[in-house]
Amino acid sequence: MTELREGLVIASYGRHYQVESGDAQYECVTRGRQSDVACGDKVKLKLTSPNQGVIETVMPRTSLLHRSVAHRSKLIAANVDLTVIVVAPVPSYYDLLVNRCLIAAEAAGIEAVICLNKSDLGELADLAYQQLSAYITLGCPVVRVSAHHDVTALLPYLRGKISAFVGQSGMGKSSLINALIPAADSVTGDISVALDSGKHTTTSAKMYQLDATSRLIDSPGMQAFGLNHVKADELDQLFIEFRPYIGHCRFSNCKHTHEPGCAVLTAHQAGKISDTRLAAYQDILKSLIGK
Ligand SMILES: Nc1nc2c(ncn2[C@@H]2O[C@H](COP(=O)(O)OP(=O)(O)OP(=O)(O)O)[C@@H](O)[C@H]2O)c(=O)[nH]1
Ligand SMILES: [Mg+2]
Ligand SMILES: [Zn+2]
Repeated sequence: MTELREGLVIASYGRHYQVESGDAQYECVTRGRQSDVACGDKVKLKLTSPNQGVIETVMPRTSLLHRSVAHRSKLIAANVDLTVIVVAPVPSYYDLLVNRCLIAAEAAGIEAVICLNKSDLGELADLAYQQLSAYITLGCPVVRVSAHHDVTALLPYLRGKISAFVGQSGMGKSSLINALIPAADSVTGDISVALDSGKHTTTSAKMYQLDATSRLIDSPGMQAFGLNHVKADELDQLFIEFRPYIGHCRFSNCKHTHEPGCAVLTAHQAGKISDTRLAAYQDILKSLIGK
């Protein structure tokens, strides 16, 4: 019987995984129908040939970033320290998706930064930056970079961490990773100007090494970020600026949608909670209650 060796999942292609162990890499599958393995997982594998193996065990995770697609959970990456939410002025980014990414990171206990890419696009980039500045007041840094010109502003956030780059297709996640790690050679693609969208170039999560202590994970662009794994009655806590008001509503089971004496709605009317965030909260809540 061959002994088990420890490895790190550096790419996940459907039910196939690339696992790094020591100086070598192995193409791996899981035992049976188990498929809850994510890029970034630490695993134990058994070799079945000089370059192939079977994942026998997934080690306990420090964090797991995932989203729901229909009623299934889709793992994005495991053991992540930082979520880099990549947005750009072109194609247009959706605030609602940014908020869903932020809530997913908050639910998973992972730090987040918003990275505004394509800041070489002049006025459009300036406008996007102004709109994003609201997130800074929520304690989420907004970093302006251009994958085509200069990405150094992002580096201090990445050092010593495992960072997952997430966001809509065409925002430049793979371009940023290539700018940070030229050897990464992650495939990048065009955008469709007519559809104002990316073309879903990246199709699997893949991890790259920035330096001895830092790794970056590229992930496929997403159009929606399902949050079915979040409990409806815990959602308000994930909106950090709501927290001072929670527990002060007239009804203890207040959902903060229309109830009289709602402290969250009162705070919104007083300008303490933005329209965008209240709308994001209500949109997510609706999707959770309706499921
Ligand atoms: N002007 C400008 N264009 C950029 C920049 N970064 C990326 N792009 C362009 O944006 C397009 C999409 O880039 P990708 O890196 O493939 O985007 P992605 O987010 O990885 O997209 P998916 O893999 O589909 O999720 C490409 O045409 C890039 O050349 C930038 O800083 N400035
Ligand atoms: Mg990509
Ligand atoms: Zn309320």
